[in-house]
Amino acid sequence: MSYDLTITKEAHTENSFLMESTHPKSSLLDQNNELYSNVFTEIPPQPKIAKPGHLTEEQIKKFFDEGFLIVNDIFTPEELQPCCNDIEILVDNLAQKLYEAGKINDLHEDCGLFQRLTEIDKEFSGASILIFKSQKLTKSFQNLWSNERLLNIAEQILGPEVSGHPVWNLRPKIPNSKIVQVPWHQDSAYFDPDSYDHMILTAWIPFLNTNARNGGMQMARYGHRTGKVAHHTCSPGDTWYVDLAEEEMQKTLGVDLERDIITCHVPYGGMLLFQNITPHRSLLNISNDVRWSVDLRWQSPKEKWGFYNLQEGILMRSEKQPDLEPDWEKFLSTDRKTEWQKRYSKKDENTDDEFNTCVSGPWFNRWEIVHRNRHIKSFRFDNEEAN
Ligand SMILES: O=C(O)CCC(=O)C(=O)O
Ligand SMILES: [Fe+2]
Repeated sequence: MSYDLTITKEAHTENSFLMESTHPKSSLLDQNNELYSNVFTEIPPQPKIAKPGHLTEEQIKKFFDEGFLIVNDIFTPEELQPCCNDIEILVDNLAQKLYEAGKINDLHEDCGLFQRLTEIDKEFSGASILIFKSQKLTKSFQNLWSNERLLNIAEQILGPEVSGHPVWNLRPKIPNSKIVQVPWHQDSAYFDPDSYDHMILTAWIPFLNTNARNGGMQMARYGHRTGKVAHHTCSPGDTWYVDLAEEEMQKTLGVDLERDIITCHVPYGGMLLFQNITPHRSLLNISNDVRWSVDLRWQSPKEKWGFYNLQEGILMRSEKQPDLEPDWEKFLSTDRKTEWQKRYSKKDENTDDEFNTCVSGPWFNRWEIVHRNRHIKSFRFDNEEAN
């Protein structure tokens, strides 16, 4: 493989083919007031050799210019089907467990991928949270994450060294549930500040056509341009999410709420690419189907992981190792969700109970708590005793 140049933060500025833009170029000051080149808006040197899946120059420009990109056609149905099958198994396992524990009276085996969890959740409220908490990265999801075309694209955005980032999520967005309606945020607000100075690329991949009715995604175009992470609060309603107020998005990130909120219609077989500082949210699912999706991330292994030292990433591409196989065994030897529940949950909150539907995350330590709900009450803050 050959690249024009070794990619360093400095090289980003000096050597990239610069975009023409009406928006001012910005730079990022980190916590120590160190100046970084703008890694979020400047295109790094592109691979010299064309590879399968590569985005066009225009698509790459759009991604760095707007902070996100919809790619309509990246997977065949055959490539996604194994993931759909594994999701069905995951739901079936949960149904069996709930049934054996007497928490549901029907296994709802006659329902398919897009209906069954809704029926289970009607009987045991929070079943969708249990799926979210217990997700396992099966072989089909490993294959999806390290898909050759995806890694070819990741190289265009991140350079020749590409690692999977420890944060990934399988999301079961059941109809009419606010619990799975994710409010405005920048992903770096969930990570720690070590994530602020570099690009973390997300591919959000739905398992059905998504739109404004079935809980699709909205992006705040150009919201990445200042390079800043704005003030977030915790946690709206009965959720564990961070929340970025629209006024704050306007004031600190310069988002034009009238013009730049884009509803993303991402089809089955497509994906939505975005950055760790691009503001986004998902809409309420008012359809009759569960909106299943997975979000997968990558960054350069030269950067810090920015996730509270809970887990490291997994190397997927390296210029020096053309035959590299990701070391899944090592990566999967840590389960970050189990780790963080252990580290941050109060001992008296039945956190080991497999049917506990509280989710507490290290981000509660970082942002102003404006609403103390059961998730926050189950969290052990840094300044609190172990039990
Ligand atoms: O899938 C959703 O509803 C939210 C996804 C999200 O915020 C993310 O992938 O970072
Ligand atoms: Fe997000």
